[in-house]
Amino acid sequence: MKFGTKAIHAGVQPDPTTGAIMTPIYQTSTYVQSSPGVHKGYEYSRTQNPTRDALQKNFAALENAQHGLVYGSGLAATDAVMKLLKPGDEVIASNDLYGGTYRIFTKIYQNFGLKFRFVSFDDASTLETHITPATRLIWVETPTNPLLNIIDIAAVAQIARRQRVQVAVDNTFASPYLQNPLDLGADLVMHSVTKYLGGHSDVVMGALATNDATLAQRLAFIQNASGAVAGPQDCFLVLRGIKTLHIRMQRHCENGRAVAHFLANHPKVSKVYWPGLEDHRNHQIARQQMRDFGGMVSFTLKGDDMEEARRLMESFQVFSLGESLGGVESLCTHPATMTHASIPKEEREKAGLKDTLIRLSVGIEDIEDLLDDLKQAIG
Ligand code: P1T
Repeated sequence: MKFGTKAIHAGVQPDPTTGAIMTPIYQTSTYVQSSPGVHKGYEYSRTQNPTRDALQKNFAALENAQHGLVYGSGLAATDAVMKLLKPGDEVIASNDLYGGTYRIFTKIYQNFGLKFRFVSFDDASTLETHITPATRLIWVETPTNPLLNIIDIAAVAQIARRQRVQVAVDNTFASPYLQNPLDLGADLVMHSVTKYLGGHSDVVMGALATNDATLAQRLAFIQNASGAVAGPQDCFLVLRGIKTLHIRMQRHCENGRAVAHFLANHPKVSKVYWPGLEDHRNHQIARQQMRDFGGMVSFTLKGDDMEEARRLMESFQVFSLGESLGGVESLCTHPATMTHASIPKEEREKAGLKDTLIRLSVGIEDIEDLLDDLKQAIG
C-alpha cells in the first residue's frame, strides 16, 4: 500500500458492533471479565486500549515498522527509551537538538548515571572516535531543531551496527511522509506526535516505532510499567489528523520552499536554514534520504540585532508567535528564549544557534498571505 492509503486505512477497521467507520473513543479505564483472567484481550487501559491500539498500528505502518507505541508526550517517549539503559551506559547525541531532549538527558538521566556526549554529526566518519565500550545508543534528530542540519542516517547506522550500538532517530521535523529512518538502518524512530502527525495543534503526544521484536517487547513493558500512555480521546484526534498527513505535508513543503526562497532573496536576511536550498551545507544528504524538504525554515537578519529580531516577531499578523510546530497554522518561535532556553547559551552558541535566530513552522495557508506577512514584518 502507498503512503496516503496507509495513512487513511492502516490499523483501522469498522467497529465490529456497529459498523462505525471511525474508530470509537474507548473512554474506559477497565474491561469486564467473565471469569478471573477471561477477557477479550483488554484488561486495563494503561496496558491496552482499542483506540490506542488502532493508532499504534496506523502509526507503525507509516514508519514501515512492525511495532508502534504511543505516549503522553514526545518527551515521555524519549523517557521510555532512556529507561532501556543502565547506570554507566553512554549515549552519543547530536549537538543540535530540541531543548527539552537536552534537558531530560542532562538534568534527569545524567543523575541516574547515564553519560551523554553531544557531538557534531557533520562528518559521520568521526563518530567512531566517540564510541566507547560503554556506548549503547546513538540519538540523532534529523532535520535538527532548530538549525535544520541533516544527519546521514544510513552512514550513522552502518557505523553503529559495526560497533553493536543501537540508533534512535527523532523524526519529528521530517514526519514519516518525508523520511523513514528504519528503512535507512535505524533501530528505533521517535516522534513528537504533537507536531506533524497530529497536525492541528490540539494534542500533546509521543510515539516510538521499531522492527526489533525484543526492543518492542521491552518498550511495551516500560510503557505499561511506567504508565506514560496517551489517552483515547487524544488517540482519536491523532488518527483523524493522520488521515490528511500526506496532503498537509505536500502543502507544508510547497509553502516551505516558497518561504525559504523568499527569505534567501531578501536583502535584510543574512542566513536561511532550509535543507532544500542548494547551498544548504547538507543539501546532498537531504536529497538522498528525504522525499522533500519540509516546512521548517529558520533564519537570521543582517546585523544580528536582537531588538530588530524582536520587532519582527512582534509584527506578524498571520504567523503566530509561540512554541511548537507542524500544525496547519503558521508559527514563529524564538528558540533562544522559548524551545531551547534550557540549553546553556555557551552550548547553544557552540552548536551555531544564535540568540537572534528566528524559526518558522510554515503552515498550509495560502502562500500569498504568508509571503505578504513576511514582507510587512521584515519591512
Ligand atoms: O513536546 P513533546 O511532544 O513532548 O515533544 C518533544 C520534542 C521532541 N523532539 C523534537 C524534535 C521536538 O521538536 C519536540 C518538541 N518541540 C517543541 C515544542 C518545539 O517547539 O520545538
